[in-house]
Amino acid sequence: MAEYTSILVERNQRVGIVTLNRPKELNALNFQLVSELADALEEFDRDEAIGCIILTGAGEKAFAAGADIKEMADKSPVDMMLGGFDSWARIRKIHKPLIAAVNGYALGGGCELAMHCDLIIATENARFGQPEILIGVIPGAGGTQRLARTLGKYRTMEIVLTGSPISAKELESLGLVNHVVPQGELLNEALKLAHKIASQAPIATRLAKESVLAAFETSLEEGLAIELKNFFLLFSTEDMREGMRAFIEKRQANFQGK
Ligand code: CO8
Repeated sequence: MAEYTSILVERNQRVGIVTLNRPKELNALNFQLVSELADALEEFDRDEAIGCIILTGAGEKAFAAGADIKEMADKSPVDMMLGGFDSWARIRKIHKPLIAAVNGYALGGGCELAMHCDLIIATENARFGQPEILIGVIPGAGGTQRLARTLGKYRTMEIVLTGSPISAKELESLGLVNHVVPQGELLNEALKLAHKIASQAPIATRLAKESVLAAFETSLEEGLAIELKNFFLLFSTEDMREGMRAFIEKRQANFQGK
């Protein structure tokens, strides 16, 4: 593993854990942190021993309170353009399932980062929001698009136009948060889910993620074709034979990622 200054990286069996680690700044996302995050996620993505990745924030107050306002305040459009938005594109391309374990504030870029993940678990006190409007800008890492695709136009407009925070509980009822858990249980619950996902057949997991994400990019007809091709493709894997054989023989499948 590379040396990082703004994140912590650890492993728990087949689960990789990345912790945003600027707790004094509420894990504000400066360019260095987002670039390190993309590096760490890609490293786990290449690692066959890892089947699922958890992303969380250091400290009890925040997952991430947004882009680093102090870093951005004097920047020009070109500074911003050259500053490292490629890192976000790299995070979008991670093949393995990402679970956001949201402990506290997930605001602005922090909310957008959680929405880059495939599942979101949050503590009871977690607060999500896109408060960019309060500082004279708008979301820039997908907030308007991902919220609208999940919550629809009207709730998204209110969140983006008022900047008001929204609770994890409400987002759970709206389908943007998978589970709300007590504060002390967050990592345990995220690990339980991650271990379950990491124990499945890796190629099926990768193609399942790819197929679900296709729903956000394509027409229904194209999405159905992508799903069906991926389904057919899995009949070329040893894990498919093993999974079906194990079912018939009434035993646990032993997947090898082949
Ligand atoms: N950037 C930089 N520093 C921050 C940020 C931030 N986003 N959030 C908090 N901090 C710092 C504070 O300045 C403070 O530092 P110091 O002790 O040196 O004064 C420290 O963290 C603790 O914060 P507070 O004292 O403010 O803590 P409170 O408990 O009083 O308040 C809040 C917590 C409500 C979360 C408050 O800190 C807050 O409103 N933060 C800003 C939230 C925000 O506006 N986020 C959106 C930023 S813009 C954005 O994300 C655009 C995304 C574009 C794409 C992504 C590009 C990377």
